[in-house]
Amino acid sequence: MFEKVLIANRGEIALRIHRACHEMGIATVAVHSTADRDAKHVLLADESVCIGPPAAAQSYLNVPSIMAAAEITGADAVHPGYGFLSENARFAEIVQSHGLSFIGPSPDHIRLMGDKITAKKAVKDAGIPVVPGSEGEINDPEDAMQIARDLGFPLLVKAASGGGGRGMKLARSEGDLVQAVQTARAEAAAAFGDGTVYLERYLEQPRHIEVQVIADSFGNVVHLGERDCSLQRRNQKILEEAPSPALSEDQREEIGTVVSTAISSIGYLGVGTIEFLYEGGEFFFIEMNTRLQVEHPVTEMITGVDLVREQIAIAAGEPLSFTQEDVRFRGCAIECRINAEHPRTFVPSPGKVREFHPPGGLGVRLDSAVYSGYSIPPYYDSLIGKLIVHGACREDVLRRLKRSLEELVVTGIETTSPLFLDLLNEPDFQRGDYHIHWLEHWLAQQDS
Ligand code: MV4
Repeated sequence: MFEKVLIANRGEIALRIHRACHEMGIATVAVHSTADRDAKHVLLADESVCIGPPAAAQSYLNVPSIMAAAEITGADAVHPGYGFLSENARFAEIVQSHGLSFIGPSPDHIRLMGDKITAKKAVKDAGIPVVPGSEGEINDPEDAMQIARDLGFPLLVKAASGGGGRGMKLARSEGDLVQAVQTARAEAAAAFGDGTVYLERYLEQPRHIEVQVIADSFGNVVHLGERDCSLQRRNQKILEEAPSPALSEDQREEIGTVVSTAISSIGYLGVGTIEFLYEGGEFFFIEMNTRLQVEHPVTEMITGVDLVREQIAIAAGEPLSFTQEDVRFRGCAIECRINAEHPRTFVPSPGKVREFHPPGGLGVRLDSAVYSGYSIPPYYDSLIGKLIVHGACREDVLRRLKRSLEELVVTGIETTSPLFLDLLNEPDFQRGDYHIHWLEHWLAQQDS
């Protein structure tokens, strides 16, 4: 097992990783920008190294600085968390070339899934259902038109280097197509330095359902069920839950088995998430995430599996501590992302937190790096905590969530916490009857 892990991240996820390390007897090294000297991840770690000025490009994305910190502290592994360098294949290679372990999949798998065209081809060949679309990249407008006529409209033009909703253009009919391809290509070239685009049939009102997998170096692959992440605004998830209110037990087992078989044939290692759009009772693959995700705790709550512990053990060459047969899905869990933002306008609200009182009690987990008196810096994402509530059934969880949100006190800044109390009053949400555009429609309605 590793003796010392460098955590190349900040905020609540850096704490989450630190906690797993300490339970495994592993020492931790925090890295931080000059804006994060007083951050909780720095205060809790065994050692810390300042890696640069506030801007992420010069600190949390500064590979030479991070590698120097690993070298001077004698860390034997690097955990990238989510965001920042977590899906950077080159970074994973550099870590390995310095003789350290990268706690994540191989650079080749990160690269394969980072390109949405190669990802789609790989998982399709491995038996996962994908959204009908062009087999590969679109070369010219005539080419696009021919493929589009075969597929039918509406269509989405997507960037191969995109993902997370960036670089997509909708073509409702033939008249929109050439423009959509040209705009998507230009925007992708400017944003990612790669103008490669492809076509997909546009699904109008799907749910976003993702399947968690974990694979070790002994050929063991286990799926841990799905998370429903349909409640989102501008490609930012707001609330996630497991199991999905839309799936039956049979559907869960079926998609889980398909995914496990595919992940096994691809030879993937570590934790990963297969993202699907779900519409009309069918699953359509869109992307694979090769990192630990923000919403991993909902899966932990319903399965009892410590995903970060297993992830670290796998990177150290150990086998999974359980098999598929050992996995039992118990009850229901919902995660609310508490952002330092106005609950209606979503305008960021950094600044000093005067009082911070987390809720507690049975089935309540609050993953946060905030403390009373802490100043939230304006340089990074606005996630200040995740409230995760677990219970025997969805009705119990909704009641527990209400109780927990009423207990939570954060003063000095605005947070998105009140938004969730309003959501809990919505019949559609109470019934679990929502899709990826539901929240934006609901928010627009509230304004008028
Ligand atoms: C789609 C789609 C509809 N049809 N693909 C946006 C994020 C990126 N991961 C993929 N996205 C979408 N791809 C087809 N063929 C609709 C979306 C989409 C979306 C997907 C998941 C969660 C939220 C979303 C919000 C808007 C659009």
